[in-house]
Amino acid sequence: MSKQSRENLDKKAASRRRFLQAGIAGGATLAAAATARAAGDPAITEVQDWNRYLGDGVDAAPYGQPSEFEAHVVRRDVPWLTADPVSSINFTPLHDLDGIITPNGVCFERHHGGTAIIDPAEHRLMINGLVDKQLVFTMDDLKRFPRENRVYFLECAANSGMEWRGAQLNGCQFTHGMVHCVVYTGVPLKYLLEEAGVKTNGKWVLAEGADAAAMTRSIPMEKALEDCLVAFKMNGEALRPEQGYPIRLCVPGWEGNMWVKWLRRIEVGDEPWAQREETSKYTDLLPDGTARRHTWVMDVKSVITSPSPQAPITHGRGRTVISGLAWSGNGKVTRVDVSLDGGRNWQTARLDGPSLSKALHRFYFDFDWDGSPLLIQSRAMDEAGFIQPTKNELRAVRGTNSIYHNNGIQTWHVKGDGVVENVEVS
Ligand SMILES: Nc1nc2c(c(=O)[nH]1)N[C@H]1C(S)=C(S)[C@@H](COP(=O)(O)O)O[C@H]1N2
Ligand SMILES: [Mo]
Repeated sequence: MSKQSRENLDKKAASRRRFLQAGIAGGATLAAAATARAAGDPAITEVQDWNRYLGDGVDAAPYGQPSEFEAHVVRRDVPWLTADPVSSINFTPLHDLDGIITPNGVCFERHHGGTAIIDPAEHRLMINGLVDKQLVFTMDDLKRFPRENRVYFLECAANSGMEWRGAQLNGCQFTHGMVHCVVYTGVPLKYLLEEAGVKTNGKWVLAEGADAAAMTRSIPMEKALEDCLVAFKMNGEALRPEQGYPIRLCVPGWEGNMWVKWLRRIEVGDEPWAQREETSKYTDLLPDGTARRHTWVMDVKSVITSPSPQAPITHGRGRTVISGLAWSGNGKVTRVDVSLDGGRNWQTARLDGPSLSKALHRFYFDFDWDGSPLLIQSRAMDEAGFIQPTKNELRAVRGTNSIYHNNGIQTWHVKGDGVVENVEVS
């Protein structure tokens, strides 16, 4: 443990005492406003329309939609980022979500050749290559293998990639929104490979998509057998078309590009199919001109989702909830610290909700805001012992020509009026 982290632990106890004292004062501000309202707020004293008239009956929406007052909670893209929407990306509205599960309708999308629309009756999954017998499964066949339910995050390796040279995009949706986390239902890839019988020299699998991009990715056999899943459901319902309906591959904790959507073929081989992949992509260019490749694991990372540029503080000083997400491709997140002063002092945040390996974790930091400007940051730690680095620590190793694997600490500047901006501290 670094000297800094030891000091943090010592400071923790003191800061908790300060919070409890401040909490009483902050609570008083909130209570005063709530008491005043009890004396005559028309929203509570008068009968409202929705209290007076009947609403729609059942079946008004056979497939339900969010409240009309939540219409702003949508995926968004950055038009200048890519030339064409069929090879593009949009972003999960992290600032408006809570808990650890991403609703299906707002899971970010990344396509290299647009969304394939596939009739499941016409879809097949082939297993070929270095196997005892080639197999072709229908969707019905796949559903006869033992199924598992697992919660995983999927993060594109390019997430936060626009921030390498400095603070650029004003919102965690854009800086960190290439991530989603759902519960997948599917068949472990291991069972399908066992059915085909992998030959002893079968060391790699090539996963191929049925989309116009025919996206292909090589995955080491060890990973394929460890925890890869051929998923057909997300959050209980069929995969959405944009997420790979009728089946996609899950490669837990590893970069998003390997999670082949519209999966149609698994070929077993004795070496990676590097020449068939876009090898120039998904490598990290280092300052000395060499490249860093096969960096599959998504390192420990976190971000404060609220307050953030798209979710300013509108309630003024007093009781304030900081909410954020943390995740690691190495397993569970064990701790998240929050700083209010740009990384000088750190206090331990409260992890809440399920803590699952290779899934998003939710953290909260409840404090009393005195209305002064803040530089808020979060720093996650995982069960493998990794600590999220600062952006400058990352740049010292990787330079500024990288695109991928930016897991540096994010800073938000909260101004006195509650407006929040993306900044960097040196
Ligand atoms: N067949 C296919 N699979 C694909 C892609 C693709 O374009 N085609 N994009 C990949 C990339 S780069 C990422 S980050 C993830 C995104 O998954 P999502 O669209 O469900 O968010 O899918 C991966 N799987
Ligand atoms: Mo990606």
